Amino acid sequence: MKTALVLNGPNLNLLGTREPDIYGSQTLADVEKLCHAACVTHGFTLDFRQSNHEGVLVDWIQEAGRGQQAGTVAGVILNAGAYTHTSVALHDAIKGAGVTLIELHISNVHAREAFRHHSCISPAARAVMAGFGVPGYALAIAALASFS
Ligand code: CA2
Repeated sequence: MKTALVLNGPNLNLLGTREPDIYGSQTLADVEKLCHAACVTHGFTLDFRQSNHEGVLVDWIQEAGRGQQAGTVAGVILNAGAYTHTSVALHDAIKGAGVTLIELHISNVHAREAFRHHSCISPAARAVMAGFGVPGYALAIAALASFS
């Protein structure tokens, strides 16, 4: 059974504690449960992680690339948080790893501040999802299954 790696970036550990109008009231632990259920449905093992550190996310994307080459990883779902809008390092890591990656945002970033409209991730991603709320994670896992 292949692994779906779900990576969450900075401040997503705070999900459910503030700004419920934008991000909803579910916590990151709730998101993990939802992802686990979706992985059971689609025949994946779930590997769910969060880090506030850009370099850690780079390391995990490289690890995923090696796993995909070895046939153990189906791909990555990445909510890079605010690093989405700034991180050339994440862009380069995705390209360098050659990993199948879905960029995901809980909110519709294009309906928000102008600084959220640019993504460093999108040109390196296989697909981009935004604005589906927390259920978007389950939709992304279904999409990953449809790719493989
Ligand atoms: O909509 C998304 O999923 C974002 O990736 C979330 C990021 C934001 O910087 C992106 O522009 C869009 C923010 C994640 C932090 O989430 C919090 C949730 C509750 C309280 C504080 C932060």
